[in-house]
Parts: sequence; structure tokens; C-alpha cells
Amino acid sequence: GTAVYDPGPAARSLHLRAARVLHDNWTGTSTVPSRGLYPHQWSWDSAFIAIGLRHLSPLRAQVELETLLDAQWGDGRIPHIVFNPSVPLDAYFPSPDFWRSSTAGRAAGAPRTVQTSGIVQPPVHALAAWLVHVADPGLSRARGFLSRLYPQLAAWHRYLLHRRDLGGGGLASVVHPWEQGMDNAPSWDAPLSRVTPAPPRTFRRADLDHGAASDRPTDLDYGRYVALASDYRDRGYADGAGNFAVEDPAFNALLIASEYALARIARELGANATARRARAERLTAALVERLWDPAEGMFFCRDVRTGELIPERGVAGLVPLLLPALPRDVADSLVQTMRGPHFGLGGATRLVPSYDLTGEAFDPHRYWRGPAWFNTNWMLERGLRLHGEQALADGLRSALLDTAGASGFAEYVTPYTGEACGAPGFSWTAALTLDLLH
Ligand code: 9YW
Repeated sequence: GTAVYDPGPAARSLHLRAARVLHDNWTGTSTVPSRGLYPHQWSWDSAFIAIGLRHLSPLRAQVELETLLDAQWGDGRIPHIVFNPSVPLDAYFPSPDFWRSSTAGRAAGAPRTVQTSGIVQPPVHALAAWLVHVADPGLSRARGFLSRLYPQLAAWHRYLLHRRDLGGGGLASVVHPWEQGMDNAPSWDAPLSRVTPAPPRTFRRADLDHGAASDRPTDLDYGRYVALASDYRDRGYADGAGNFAVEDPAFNALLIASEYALARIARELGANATARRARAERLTAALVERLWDPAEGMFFCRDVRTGELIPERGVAGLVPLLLPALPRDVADSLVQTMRGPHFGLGGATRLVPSYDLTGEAFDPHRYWRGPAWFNTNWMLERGLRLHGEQALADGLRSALLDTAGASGFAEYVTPYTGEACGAPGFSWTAALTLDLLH
């Protein structure tokens, strides 16, 4: 008889539970990262969410990305938050009245009707758009999904590669820790120490209404985030003059992975993809040249204002494993580093932590200073598979699935024990679970 593929009851129920999280977090046009803590649309969250949603509803996955891109600025930037006007102002800080995008961002081409933040997040979007397309090419072509998105994604990459090449070496810089997405990673400590914090009583942290203070960034961190963001706003969101500029390996690796995806999109649309592929390869070489440390076997951030590498071992320094044109010795050495004492893959830890287990700043509970996150582990799983490390990839995949299910799709978990931290029912955890199940 014909064997019907059945993943088994455990996978079936994990699939159903993950689908339910995305269902509950769907607003009608996009998905919130979590109902309580993050009640608006976040940029890189939406990209990861679309990657999972495509297995449930390719249409919803397309709409998720389209809603985000509707809020793109004239200069090409995709804002890190698109605000939902029906959510009360005090539900999340910083709120629209802090960013004032439609007035302060006018010169940079901020949209007039929708309110957004003025900073960006990692460029996972072209990769997501391509993966959403291949989930249902017929629907995608019928809706003109890629032909509508392609010019927008091209403008986004142009913004990052030109306006954000603050170091002059071809890579994009972030101008705020929130842009790189790993808010309080120890890599930011040194460049942030130059920023005078905003006084505590000038703002109110809404995040503490939802999350335990010991799992979140500190008040001093927040004072500096606020100062940096308001300086940027007060300069009309013009790039170049701020005192925080960092080239980050994960942000740039995602840009390069997305540049490869844009090449595939171009080819699908009948355009020439060669220039884009060549650019992705050149950028990979620039990444190795500027951020690779052969003695440490990993990538580091470069502080553009001092010209120095920042010697903190963060998971961002492993993410370039995603890249196909990485030199063999670099890929091998990254895998060794992942398996060694700093990250414990396949040994001490369940999932790869966000920060060096032996590092001075390591804290298993505090956000991006130790806990393991599902999006970074999903990227590493892909990277391991790409570079032929099937056994390690399989092990990481099952650990991700087990931990996601057991933690109730937590925002992040402690790296040794997998204890749930942060928000429960977190969208990208559920979405990437679905992607790994398929
Ligand atoms: C915040 C939404 C965002 C993520 C970031 C994460 C956190 C917002 O939540 O930042 O208020 O701290 O660090 O990567 O996109 O999930």
C-alpha cells in the first residue's frame, strides 16, 4: 500500500500549538511579537514570522511582509516598529509621540499616515520574501507579490549599503543597539559608555509591566537607549553624525543572505541576477576582512568611532555561518568555536547562548547577555546544514523543537536548563518551530 507520511502525534501537536500562537497574535494585517509586551509590528520579527506563517497560510505570510513594507520611508529604510494606532500610547515605550516619525522624519521620507520608529532592524526581509514565494509560487505570481516587493527591497538594501556605510569599508553600520536586535548584548557596553544617559524621570518603561526586571535591560541601559534615539530624531534621522556606529557581523551576514535572495528574486522576475550575486560575494569578503578574528575563531563587532574590534564573544559573531561563500577554514573554525567552552553546542548547553558562557558579563537570565534565543539558533541550524555539518544540525534542530514546545514558545530560555524567560507565546519562536517541522 501507499505509505502516508505522518510525523507522529508529538510533532502534530507541536504544530497545532505553534499555529495557535500565531493565530492568537495575528491582528488582521500583521502579527505582534507577543500580546502583552510587544503590541505593535516589529521589522525582523515579521520576517521570521512570515518564514513560519508560509507553512500555514502563504497569503497571510505575504500580507505580513506587505504591511511592513507599506511603512517604508522614502530614503529606503524599513522602520523597526510600525505602530498600531488602536493600541494605547502607554502600552509600549518608546511610543509614537517619542519617535514623531511623520514630523521629525519628514526629510528622510517617513510616511504621513502611519506612525513608525525611525531606526531599523536586521534585513531578513528579502530572504523571507523569497522563502514565502517558494511556499506557493502560483499564489505569489497571481498576486504579483515579488514584482511589487522587489523595488522596495532593492531600495532597502541601497539605503543600508550607501547611507549606512559609515565605516567606509562596504559594510552597514547600526546607529543604535535596538537596530541590531540584540538590545543589551555586552558588545554594546563599550560604545554605549560614551553616551550620556537620559535622566530616569524623563521617561517611563512600559516593558517592566510585563517582564521581570531581572530578565530585562537595566535602567541605565534604557537611559542610554533613550538618549541615542532622541539625538537621532533631533537630527531628523539623518545618518552619519551620531557618536554610536558599529559594524555588526550578524546584521551584515543577514544583509548578505538577503542579497543572495534578492538575486533569486531578480532571476524569477526575468532580470539579471549576476551583479547581485557578485555583490553578495564581495560583501562576504569585506565581512571576513573587517570583522573576522582568526585567533579567536569568530567574528566581532567593529566600533566605527574608534576603529577597534570589540572583543566580546556574542552569538552575532557566529551568525555568518549562514553564508555560502565563507572560506572553508573560516566555516570550520566557527563550528569549532560553537562546540567549544564559550558556546557549548552539543555538550554543555541545550541551545547556543546569546553570549559567551565564560564571559564576565554572562547572565543566564538577562535577555541578550546569556539566554538562548530561537531565531539565532534557527540561523545557526541553517548554517551548519549549509556547511555539511548534518549531525550537529540535526541535534540542534531537535533541541530547538523540544525546547520551544516545553517552554510554551518562550521569547528566550536559559541556555543550560531551557527554563522559559521573557514573554510566553512568542511569535518568532512559534514560527521558526513550524519552519523546522517542515
Ligand atoms: C524591546 C520584539 C523585539 C525584538 C528585539 C528584542 C526586543 C524590544 O523585542 O526589543 O522593547 O526591548 O530585543 O530583537 O525584535 O520582539
